[in-house]
Amino acid sequence: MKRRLALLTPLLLLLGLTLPAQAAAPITTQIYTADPAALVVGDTLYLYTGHDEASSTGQNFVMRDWHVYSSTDAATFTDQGARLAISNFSWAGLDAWASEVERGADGRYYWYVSVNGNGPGWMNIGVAVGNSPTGPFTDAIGGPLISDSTPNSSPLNIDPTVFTDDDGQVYMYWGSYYGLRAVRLNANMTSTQGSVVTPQGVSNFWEAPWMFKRNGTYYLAYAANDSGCATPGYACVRYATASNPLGPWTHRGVVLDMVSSTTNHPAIIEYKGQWYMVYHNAAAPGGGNFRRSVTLDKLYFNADGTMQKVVQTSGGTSSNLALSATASTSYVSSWETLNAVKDGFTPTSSADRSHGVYGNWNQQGTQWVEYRWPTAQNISKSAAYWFDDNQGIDLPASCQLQYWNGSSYVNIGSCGVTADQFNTMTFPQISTTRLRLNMTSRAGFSTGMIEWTVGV
Ligand code: FUB
Repeated sequence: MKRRLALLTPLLLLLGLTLPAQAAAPITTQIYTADPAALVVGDTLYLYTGHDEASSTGQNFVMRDWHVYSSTDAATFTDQGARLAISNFSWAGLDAWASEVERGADGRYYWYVSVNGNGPGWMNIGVAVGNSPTGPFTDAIGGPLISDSTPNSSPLNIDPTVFTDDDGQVYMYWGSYYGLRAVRLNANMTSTQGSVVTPQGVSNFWEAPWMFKRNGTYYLAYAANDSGCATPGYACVRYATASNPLGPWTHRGVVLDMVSSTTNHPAIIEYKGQWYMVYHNAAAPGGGNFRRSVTLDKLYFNADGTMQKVVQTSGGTSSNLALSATASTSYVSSWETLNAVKDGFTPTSSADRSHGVYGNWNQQGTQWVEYRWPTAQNISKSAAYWFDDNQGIDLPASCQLQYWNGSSYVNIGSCGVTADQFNTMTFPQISTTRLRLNMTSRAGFSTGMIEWTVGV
């Protein structure tokens, strides 16, 4: 059996060169961006992003520099270029991971970054400084601010978030691998004050903290990858609040559901009277877990100060109930991936296996794929994108959508079986915990699916 890898043609990526980005779309389609941090200076919203350079088949981060984007309307963003790179840190070698910029009391801008050092140890936090939000930036210390040799450092010293309180005291939170850490910074922004502490009450912390203050309450948003909010390998954004900048914290819930990339990374900011959640996903043309794109959506607070869950208007993820479902099937070939059907990806053709596919070769006849949710979901739309490898897997001859009524499966209707597109079917809203696609193969072939979205 031969298997071909379909290479993506990033045509839209090229088209994006001349198109202004709109809010809720990626801030750019010119490059892939990740790990946003946000800063408002005067009339301008600045986003500081990582830069994903992995190939379409790459399975690791390739990140060498950070970009600055500016906007005066939170809708159209201008790339100010790669204003900082690993090469700016003589002691660092790889991995320009998540970063954040904070203005110091001296009026200068301090860019805290996650980088891989050249010496012993793994990731470190370095800091560069510049006289304006766009730099130029230079290494402020000549070595790491935090490294594996820092007492009580995180198991993975990445993802700094730096916050200045009203009294001028500066705090830095950071960490990954469930190891959240915090420390005070001196007014010079380049040295720590006192011991590194392990904040308490931040439930299910995984990585990517973002700290801010609103109406006297401290907020800490962060990526969590527990099964209560994300399927294995993915992450949601939870948050906690506190009345003291070092906690203890009280967990408040999920503010951003899973996104279409495995990693999730929040920045929350108020700009011109509107709050925003800035984050990344894999929704840009040709995107993926290592080719992410920064986007933003409006964020709203309740009267009691809690945050409403952000409606993801880009990437088609929030309305895609598949993301929060558990998938099962009557059969999946050992080399294929059932969960690929629910990664929020938009295929370029029925031969596109760049994000993985579901396939049931060499079974024939009727096979099924099912989504289950812990609680009943309102559903009125289903869209299947079929896989056809021009070999043992072909488009289905027919397909039937069914829902579980509590005791048996009930037919909803026939799904389309057209190649190279989402076969969308709409129907009167049902409420169910299970939805099932029964796929019947053409004679002599098996069936496969790249993506199956479900919504209202
Ligand atoms: O981009 C590399 C790493 O992935 C970041 O540091 C994490 O927050 C995650 O987004």
